[in-house]
Amino acid sequence: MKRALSLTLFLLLAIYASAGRASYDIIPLPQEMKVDTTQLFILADGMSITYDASNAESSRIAQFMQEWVKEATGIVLGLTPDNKNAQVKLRLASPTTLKGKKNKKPVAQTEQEKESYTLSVGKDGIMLTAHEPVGLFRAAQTLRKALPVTKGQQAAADGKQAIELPFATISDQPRFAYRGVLLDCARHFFPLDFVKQYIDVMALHGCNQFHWHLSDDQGWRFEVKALPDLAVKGSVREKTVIGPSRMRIYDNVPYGGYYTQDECRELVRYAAERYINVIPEIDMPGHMMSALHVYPNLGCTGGPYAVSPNWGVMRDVLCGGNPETLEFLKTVFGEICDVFPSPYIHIGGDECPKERWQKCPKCQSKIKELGLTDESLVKVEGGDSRGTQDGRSAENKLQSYINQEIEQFLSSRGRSIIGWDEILAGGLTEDAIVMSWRGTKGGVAAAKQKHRVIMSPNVYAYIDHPQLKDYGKQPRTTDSYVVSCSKIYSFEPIVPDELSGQDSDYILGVQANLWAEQVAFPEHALYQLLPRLGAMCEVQWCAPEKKDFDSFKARLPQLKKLYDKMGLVYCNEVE
Ligand code: TNX
Repeated sequence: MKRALSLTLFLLLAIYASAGRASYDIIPLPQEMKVDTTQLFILADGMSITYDASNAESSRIAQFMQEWVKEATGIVLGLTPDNKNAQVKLRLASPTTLKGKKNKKPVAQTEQEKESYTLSVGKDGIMLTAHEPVGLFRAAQTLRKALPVTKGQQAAADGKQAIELPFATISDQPRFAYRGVLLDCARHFFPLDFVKQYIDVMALHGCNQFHWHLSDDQGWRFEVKALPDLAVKGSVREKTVIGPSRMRIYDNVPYGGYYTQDECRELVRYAAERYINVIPEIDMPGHMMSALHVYPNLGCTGGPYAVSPNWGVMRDVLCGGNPETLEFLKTVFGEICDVFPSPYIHIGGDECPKERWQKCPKCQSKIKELGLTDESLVKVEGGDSRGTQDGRSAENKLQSYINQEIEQFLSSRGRSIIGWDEILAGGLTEDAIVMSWRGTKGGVAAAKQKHRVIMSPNVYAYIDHPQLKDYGKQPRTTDSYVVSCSKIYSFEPIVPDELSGQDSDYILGVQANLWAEQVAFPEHALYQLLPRLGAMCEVQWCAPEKKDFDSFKARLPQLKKLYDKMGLVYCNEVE
């Protein structure tokens, strides 16, 4: 008997180098799972993935799946369209709903429902089912993260690789429709290949909106064909401050770089294949030193202006009374629309001090012409305003007038504007979406005014800040406060006691922001991002009652193995 047993065991081992077992304890944690660890499906070399041949997206997702299985486990699966006998099946159909019933509703789905999927593992193999290709993509990412990272382990005598997958049924969909991450490519320029890698990392975490910060005082990074000097000259600063700006110590090394429109289109395509929308930001009317350097006529004083070698908030901004300013902005945003199909375009709007406008004859005469008056100069919402003035001043209303012109222009191209929460100060324009960064107050105020909101409060979402309390353990970065994994994890976007009922429907989602004043290299950017994006993606994806930080920490090692396999740099400690 004993002999027979060991013989069976030996045979099994000889057939498969059963190199490991899948675990569905992944990040972000799916909404619902039933797992039976007593029954296993063996996935092995030579098995295959099938997909709907008539659907190009389904075929592409099957290829991703094939790559990911190979990357993690070394198992090589075949690709066979429309094959009922394949062991891994991608199927476009109605997935069962979270309640386990068939979803027969013919009514319009919410954005979240469009991304829903089921993943089931049973005796016949692995089945990924979704309404839409995006759901299949999410299901494939879930399966990818559940796989044991075993590649490189020894295969059996016959060279076959295999892994075990416990039987399971997973039903999942995201909590929020908008799950964003920002990369600041203005303060430092990141090569396109790195931006693509950033997209891959976002997709791994179930994110779907890439906010691309393309212009700022320190550099203009987007090619505008009608204004060729803008990127060529506006992308280069002569030097960069080393350490705190107030010390005024510089490296004296010119720094530059910009993305051509072809490169931007390439990124849009790359991201779309990974179900990520690219939202470009041209930050105006403040944060514009790079454009003012090239077109000093657009400033209130006429310049000259330098592409800023310093960080922080600059006094000089686009002149609000010069008609050329609007012409300039429409040229820029027109080309932005040509290149980026995003339904949202980010117009910035943050940190625009008004002291130049207060003294500028053109701005003041525009204020008169529009009949704008001071109402209330007290702060209305938001927290730290870093030199900007909140309240309903005539100058803030002038900024709202510019926003309105641009909103109308973009609306004629079928787009909505997103602005930082300062756009509340002079009065929100009709369709504006508010990105709440100075805490959540601006977002709450906007939702109550029935405006859509993206929550990105700095103390929870600014991953340019350190992630560990001990500054000495990590690379130098923006250092006024710590944004740890647990801090991020604790964020609740439907702010308790402030938002409820219909108001909460205006919260589209949540975003993490990686500002890059102190982040000059891809490796450092990844270190800032990971594993904090793991914590953030559970805020974006998971139902609040299912969130648990200890469980998150326990699930992290498995994700880190994949980070290692993907060659990603990350912070190895979690606080
Ligand atoms: C504030 S967020 C900014 C950025 C900086 C960031 C640094 C926002 C709208 N403005 O320009 O890079 O703080 O943490």
